[in-house]
Amino acid sequence: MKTVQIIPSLVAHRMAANKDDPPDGPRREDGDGESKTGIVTKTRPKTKKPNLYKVLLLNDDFTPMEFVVLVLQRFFNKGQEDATRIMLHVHHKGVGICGVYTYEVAETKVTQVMDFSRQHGHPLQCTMEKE
Ligand code: TYC
Repeated sequence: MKTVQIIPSLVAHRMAANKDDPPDGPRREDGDGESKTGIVTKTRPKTKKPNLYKVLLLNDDFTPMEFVVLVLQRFFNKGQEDATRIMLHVHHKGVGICGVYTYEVAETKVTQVMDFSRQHGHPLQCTMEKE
């Protein structure tokens, strides 16, 4: 998607500079362009920031602390210290952020954690939430 932006400060200058242009000259569709009205437009590639999603771990009474630390290390690339800090935060507060990702990456992390936890017989819950 391209956005066309009118640059008022350029209009007068460009009109003067192009007063001898043929009336039906080609109109460029890309890059800087100018119609025969003298309106100057500038196109720029639209860079859109992706929506981001927090991946959350939920506390429960059964999943061993060491397992949660392992999950944080394995799927969220945390070191021992950060993983322990996040696990304890979830243990005390009920919920905590493991990381922030684009939609598909967040969804993959949630699935990986849920599958891994179930395979090991733990009820650990992982979910995602738009930032
Ligand atoms: N509350 C669990 C326990 O006491 C530990 C735990 C921490 C579980 C974080 C889940 O997301 C969690 N064994």
